[in-house]
Amino acid sequence: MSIVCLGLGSNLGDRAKNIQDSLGLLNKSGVKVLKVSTIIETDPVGGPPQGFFLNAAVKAETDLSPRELLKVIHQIEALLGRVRGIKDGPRTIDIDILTYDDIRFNEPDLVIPHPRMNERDFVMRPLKEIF
Ligand code: PH2
Ligand code: MG
Ligand code: MG
Repeated sequence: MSIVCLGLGSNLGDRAKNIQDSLGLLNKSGVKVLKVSTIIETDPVGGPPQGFFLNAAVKAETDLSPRELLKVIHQIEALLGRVRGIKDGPRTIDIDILTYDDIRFNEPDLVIPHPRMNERDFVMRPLKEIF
């Protein structure tokens, strides 16, 4: 069993429902949610002009490898209507792997710990509650 921390963000559609639905889908996909932070509303950082986000962080346990976890996350994002377009643009749901035990993973499409988490208040504030 590995312990992972995930960052969740939504600024399109029913933002709170998107976050709640993600938790349910994670639980059904081999990622057992142990702790959920407060859900906070945050100003968009980067990207085009866009609406406010809801952000949260989750601690979970899983037997999935980092790559399997990323695959599950992409499936959940697609199920919840995520359409990949403009970089850092509006999204129904974004689920980022922040930490995975204390491993370091470095491949072009997946870097753990998340390389920008420390500079992002919308990640660190909820993460500190559950870490
Ligand atoms: N995610 C981004 C870019 N900017 N801003 C906020 N407030 N919340 C986010 O989740 C967010 C963002 C890229 O993933
Ligand atoms: Mg992100
Ligand atoms: Mg992402």
